[in-house]
Amino acid sequence: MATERTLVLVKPDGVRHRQIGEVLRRIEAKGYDIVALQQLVPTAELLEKHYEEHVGKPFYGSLVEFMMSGPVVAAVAEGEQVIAAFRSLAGATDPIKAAPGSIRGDLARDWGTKVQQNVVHGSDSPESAEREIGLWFPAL
Ligand code: IDP
Repeated sequence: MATERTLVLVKPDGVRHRQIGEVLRRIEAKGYDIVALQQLVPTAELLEKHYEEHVGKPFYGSLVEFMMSGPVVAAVAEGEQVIAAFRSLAGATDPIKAAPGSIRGDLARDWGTKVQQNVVHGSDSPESAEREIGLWFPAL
């Protein structure tokens, strides 16, 4: 089986609630390596590329506004099948539906009507992972 890399983001709600360490801990506890790490407030240009599949959707504007509302931690996690494994660790997109035991199920605090405040992002395929890692870590 191939070693993969995936892009993980701790979104502004996760940073605000001091959940950076907990998210990284869960990745490492599962046996994966954090091979790159940085904290930044993303630009609208970066987010437009990152969320290119969502440009034009009704929630796009508020998603970008939320993602620029504070610092984001970007990490690259590496290991066997890490793309699917991190999606499993993260849980369902909607924190209300995310199972207890998952990052979103356990840690999302600001859900209310805002699906977007779901603590983390993880790449959904090898193609997305390569593209997203290139955007957030151009030197890798
Ligand atoms: P994912 O993050 O679980 O892969 P995607 O469908 O790729 O989910 O959506 C990207 C992000 O856009 C979600 O994590 C969430 O923050 C936001 N989002 C997705 N669907 C909605 C929606 O219907 N309303 C508001 N925000 C949404």
